Amino acid sequence: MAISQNTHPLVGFGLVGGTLVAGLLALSLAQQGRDVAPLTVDRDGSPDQPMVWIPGGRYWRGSTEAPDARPVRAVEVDGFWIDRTEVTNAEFARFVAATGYITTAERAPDPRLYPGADPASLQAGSVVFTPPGSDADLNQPLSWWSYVPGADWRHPSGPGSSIEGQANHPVVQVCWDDAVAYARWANKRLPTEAEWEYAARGGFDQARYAWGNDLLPGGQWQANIWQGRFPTRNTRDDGFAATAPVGSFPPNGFGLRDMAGNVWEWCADWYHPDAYANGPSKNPTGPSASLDPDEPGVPKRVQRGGSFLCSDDYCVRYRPGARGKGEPTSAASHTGFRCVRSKTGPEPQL
Ligand SMILES: [Ca+2]
Repeated sequence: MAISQNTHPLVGFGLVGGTLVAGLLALSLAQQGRDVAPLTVDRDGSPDQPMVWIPGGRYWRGSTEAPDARPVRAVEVDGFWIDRTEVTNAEFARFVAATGYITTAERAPDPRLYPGADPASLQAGSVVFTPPGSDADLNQPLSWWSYVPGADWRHPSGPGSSIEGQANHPVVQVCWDDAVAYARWANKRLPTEAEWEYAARGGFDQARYAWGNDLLPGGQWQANIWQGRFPTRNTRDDGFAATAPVGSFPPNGFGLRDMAGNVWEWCADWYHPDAYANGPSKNPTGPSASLDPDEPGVPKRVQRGGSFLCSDDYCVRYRPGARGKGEPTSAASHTGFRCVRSKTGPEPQL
């Protein structure tokens, strides 16, 4: 099977990021500690983006439509707070301004980690969706992904792009390490996969979509995904060709925005295709090690929710039961995150 759409193809480009430095910085930030706002106060001064309390409960996790999301099992999670929206460019900018954090995509890969590589090729950058000019083979995802030197969260598509005027769009070009660093600074954490799915379903247990079983209730798009023939023709019927400002679509049953589409969201867990067959049914935190049969030997973290590149004729993983995966030091132009916070007790292991 070819590399999947949401598998960051840095591996295919012979680059897997050189991010030991980023990881150490994340640890450093965690050790410093930060003053954070009370839970009931909004994150950015606006009254419409507080965290949302998700009461604990039991739900049917998984999907019969995806081999790695079986078996569908009853899972129980304790209550937790979750960001109402994906972390925005404005929020991530505040984190960077406060800490001086440099994301992985902004760091040139360490030549010592790539002894056979041409040093000239080891440039800071990231992976960008670059739609091909003609019909593409859907089995060849690398044909619409490019490693672009200079692509980072401030320049999501490369040096010629910017986030000017997109303060309220989800931050992208952040890898798992970057997301964890932000979360620790904010005294939050990444959601477990079980928490994320429970939140995404919004009480519509076993429903196909995060909003129910009808793709277009009232004829209205409920999420920022792709319409038209992927990856060459985006009719943007939902109003957006790429990221949308957070909260552009109706909330789910818990009042959360963009739990389907817009950008993939990093979760805390390691990815493993058999994760659901094993592990506890209460507060699962995922397997102890990763396995991606598509790229054995490349550890992956879980991503959920799909992105603006998902469509029913190619990637249906914007559905709440579907799972994604990504190499934790690799970022991309369609991947961001949101955070959670426990009410009490020890937090799940990141
Ligand atoms: Ca769209």
